Amino acid sequence: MKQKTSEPPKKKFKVVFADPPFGRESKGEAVTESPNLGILYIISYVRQRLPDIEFIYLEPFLSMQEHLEKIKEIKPDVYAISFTTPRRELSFETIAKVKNLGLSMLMVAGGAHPTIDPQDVINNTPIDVCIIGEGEETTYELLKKLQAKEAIRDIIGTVNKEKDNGVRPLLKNIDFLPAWDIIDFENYDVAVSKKRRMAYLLPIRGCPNYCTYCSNPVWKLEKPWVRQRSPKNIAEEVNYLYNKGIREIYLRSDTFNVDIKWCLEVCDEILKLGLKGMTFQCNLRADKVNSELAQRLKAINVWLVHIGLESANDRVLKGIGKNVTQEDNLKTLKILKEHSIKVYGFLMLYNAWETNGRLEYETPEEVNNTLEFARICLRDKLIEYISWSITNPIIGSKLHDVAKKYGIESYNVKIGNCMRLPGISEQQMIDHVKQGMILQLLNGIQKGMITKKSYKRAAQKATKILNM
Ligand code: B12
Ligand code: SF4
Repeated sequence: MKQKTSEPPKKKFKVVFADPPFGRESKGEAVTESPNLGILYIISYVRQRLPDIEFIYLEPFLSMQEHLEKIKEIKPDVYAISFTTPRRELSFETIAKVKNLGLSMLMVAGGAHPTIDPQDVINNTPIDVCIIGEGEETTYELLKKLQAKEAIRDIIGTVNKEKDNGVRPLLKNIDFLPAWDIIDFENYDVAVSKKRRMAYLLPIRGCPNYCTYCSNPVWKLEKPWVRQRSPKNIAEEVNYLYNKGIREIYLRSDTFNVDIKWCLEVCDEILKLGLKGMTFQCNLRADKVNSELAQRLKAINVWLVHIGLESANDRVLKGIGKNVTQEDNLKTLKILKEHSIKVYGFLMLYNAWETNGRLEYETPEEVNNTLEFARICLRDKLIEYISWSITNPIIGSKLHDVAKKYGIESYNVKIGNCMRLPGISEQQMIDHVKQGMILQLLNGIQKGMITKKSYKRAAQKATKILNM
C-alpha cells in the first residue's frame, strides 16, 4: 500500500475586524451600547462567499492592552478597523500601536471617518487601504484577491497610498442579517430601555434628507440615498433576535417612516410573528406621522420614539434644511401622546446656515423659544425625555463647509465644541446650554431615568454643569 505523505496543515487566513478600544469603563456610553453593525454586516456577507476565512471581531469594550494582546495572539493576515470622526484620535493611536507590534499584516480602515477623509487616514497613519462607503462587496473583493495573492491596488471603493479608485455602486439587495451569532448580548447595554436584553436593528440604509448639520457621509456618496429592506426580511431578523432572548429592539435607522405604506407593512409582518413580551423603539421624522401609523406602532409595542425636533423656530428649521415645520412637530407629538407612545426629543442650540451667500444663525431669543418649548412639552407630557446638543460643525456636513467659509469653525469652550457666532459671547452660549442641561437632568431624575446603568453618564453631566 502506498504511504500517504502528510502535508503540513494549511494556515487559516485570519481577518480581525475592530472597533477602537473604548475600555470597560465606557459601559453605558453610546460607543458600547451596541456592537458595530457595519462590521457585523460585512462579516455576514463575506463569510458566506469566502467560507474558509476566519473572522474575529475585537469589540469596543476592550481596553487598549486587551486589544493589542489579542492581535499578538491571533496574528491576523488583515487588521480592519472601523471609526467615526469624533473617535479619530483614539483610532489613530490604536492603529499606531497595532503597527508597532511589528506583525506582518495588511492594515485597513472603513466607516464614517475613512469615508469622508481617506487622505487624513492614509497620510497620518500606517493604514494601507481605506474602504470608502458601503463595505460589503469591496471587502469581499479585497479579501478574495489577497487570498489569491493578486494585486489590490485598483479595487473600486478603495483608496491606497498610490491611488483613489472611486466609489463603488451600492448593494442592490440588502435583505440579509448581520452576523449576530458572534455576539454575546450580555456585553451590551442601552441607557434607555424597558427590557434588559436589547438590540439595534437597521430596517433601512440611508436617509432621504440632507440636513445641514448632519454628517452621514457613508450613505450620501451614491444614489439611491435610501434603500428599504423587505418587511419579511425585517420580521425574520426580529424573530431571530427574539429566539436569542432579545426582548426589546430599537429600529435604529435614521428614519423609520420614510414611506408610511412600507412602514405599515413592516408592522404587519412583525405582528404576524405574535411574539409575547417584545417591545420596540424607533426613530421617526415629524412630517410623516398619521394616526394609522401611530396605531400600528402601538400594536407592535413601540413604547418610545426618538425625534429630532431640533428647534422651536420655523426660520431655523428651514435654514438647516430639516423639511419640517414647528406645526409638524407639534401635530406629531400630539398624535403620539393620543396613542400613549412616549417621545425622546432631540434639540440643538445655536445652529448656523447660509442663505443666498449670507451667514445666518440662531439668535439668543430663538434659543429661548426652544427652551420654553421644551419646558411646555415636558409639562404637558408631549415629550418624555430630552437631549440637547450645542451645534458642532462636524466634518462631512454642509455646516462644516459653511463654518470654514465664514471662519467660525468649532472651538473648544467649557461646553465642548461649538462655533464662534458673531455677537454671541461664550458666556451667553454657556448660560443657555446650562439651562438646557439642567432641564434635561431634572427631567431624567423625575422620570427615573438615572438608573444604576446610566448613573455614570448622569454624574459626568452634573459635574460638567456645576463646573461651568
Ligand atoms: C447605529 C449607529 C451607532 C451604533 C452602532 C454603530 C454602528 N456603526 O453600527 C452606536 C450606538 C454604537 C453608535 C455609536 C456612535 N456613533 Co453612530 N451611528 C449609528 C447609525 C445611526 C447607523 C449606523 C448604520 O447604519 N450601521 C449599519 C451599517 C450597514 O452601516 P455602517 O455602520 O456605516 O457600516 C458600513 C460602512 O460604513 C462600512 N464600514 C464601516 N466600518 C467599516 C470598517 C471596515 C474595516 C470596512 C472595510 C468597512 C466599514 O461598511 C459597512 C457596511 O456597509 C449611524 C447613522 C448612519 N446612517 O450611518 C450613526 C453614525 C455612524 N454615528 C455617528 C457617531 C458620531 C457616533 C458616536 C461618535 C456617537 C457618540 N457621541 O459617542 C459613536 C461612535 C462609535 C464608534 N465606534 O466610533 C455619526 C458619524 C459621523 C461621522 N462623520 O463620523 C453617524 C453617521 C450619525 C450622524 N449622522 O452623525 N452609532
Ligand atoms: S439629521 Fe437625520 S433626517 Fe437629517 S440628514 Fe441626518 S439622518 Fe437624515
